[in-house]
Amino acid sequence: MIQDTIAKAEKEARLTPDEIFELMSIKDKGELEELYAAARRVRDREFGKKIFTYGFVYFSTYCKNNCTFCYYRTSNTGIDRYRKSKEEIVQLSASLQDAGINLSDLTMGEDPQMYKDGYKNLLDIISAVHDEVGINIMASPGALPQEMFAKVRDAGADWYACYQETYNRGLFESLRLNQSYDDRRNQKIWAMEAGLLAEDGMMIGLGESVRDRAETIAEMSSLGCAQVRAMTFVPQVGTPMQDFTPYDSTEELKAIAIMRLLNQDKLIPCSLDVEGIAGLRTRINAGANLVTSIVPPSQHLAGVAQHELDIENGNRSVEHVFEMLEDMGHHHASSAEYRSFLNAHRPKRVA
Ligand code: SAM
Ligand code: MD0
Ligand code: SF4
Repeated sequence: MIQDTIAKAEKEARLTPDEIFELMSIKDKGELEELYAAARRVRDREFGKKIFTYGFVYFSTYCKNNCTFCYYRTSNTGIDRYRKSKEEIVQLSASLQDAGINLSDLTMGEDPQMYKDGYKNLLDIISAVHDEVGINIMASPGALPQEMFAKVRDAGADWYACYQETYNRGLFESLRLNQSYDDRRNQKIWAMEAGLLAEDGMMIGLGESVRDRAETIAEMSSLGCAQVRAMTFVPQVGTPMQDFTPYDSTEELKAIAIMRLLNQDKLIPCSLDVEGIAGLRTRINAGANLVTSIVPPSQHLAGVAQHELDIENGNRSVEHVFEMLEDMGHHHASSAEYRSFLNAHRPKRVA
């Protein structure tokens, strides 16, 4: 019975891949509601009504890679790309900090400009934001050599984010062309060994099966990351996957709820980068406890999956998100509350 599986997960925070598959296969509306309600109970028990918030600073949209799903893949020539200066990145992070956002997610494509001279520019940017602003930092720079993680930590990053997208090896290789599955999986482990918190993530609607989704949730939930996410794939013009039929958010919402049951005290995002602000309520109701991809307007900043949606109209702005959270009976977490989460979850440095 579905109800028994939900109850087991709620109580034990553990499910077999077959049981995850059972929950990922739910179609019945009433059963879906029971799943979301259980996820909310677990989230509220662990975190009360506070929701964490991350600003998204996509500071370079240049990339040498050619991921088939991504708008910014190197073969997508003729699109608008930009690279922000260190000063601009510091400024953007400072305004996020002043607005009460918990973290600045410093994200880039695998931009050779940032990687040259032993990743000097990347490390300089992280230390400038750390030293001059003091906001918590997530680095999302793509795959790195193992020796870089201690340096990223020393520069002042709290987190390293790198999404496997799927734990189906064959599918991974057909999406992340010429990238190593094992190397990308190891990124998270190396980051944690260097004392960084790590985030893993999956995408939904890439041609994976329900079984693949269940196995990916199982793998992500056992790796030890303090943050795990699911995002629905948004087809991008000018890419090999541009004609894929987009999914609605149901599979993502199920994944969020199941991840919540299995990762009770962890961070699970509601990304505004999939459906914009319209997607906030459903994801929070499925058990998310963090809003990511908050982007201030008028700064010439882009999202990844939705590079424009809701940015210039201010719907992804701090004020708007805080207001919506209040409307839903939640409130945004203070920086002290966020830091106490980090201190409780930061891995011990062994490398
Ligand atoms: N370039 C770095 C990398 O790939 O790890 C950092 C960028 S990271 C923000 C890009 C992530 O956004 C991908 O790992 C993927 O999960 C997500 N993403 C990219 N394109 C997307 C799309 N079209 N729809 C949904 N999610 C997407
Ligand atoms: C988001 N667009 O949070 C961002 C991105 C990168 N660490 C995160 C996928 O949705
Ligand atoms: Fe580059 Fe990241 Fe896009 Fe892949 S997902 S093409 S690595 S920016």
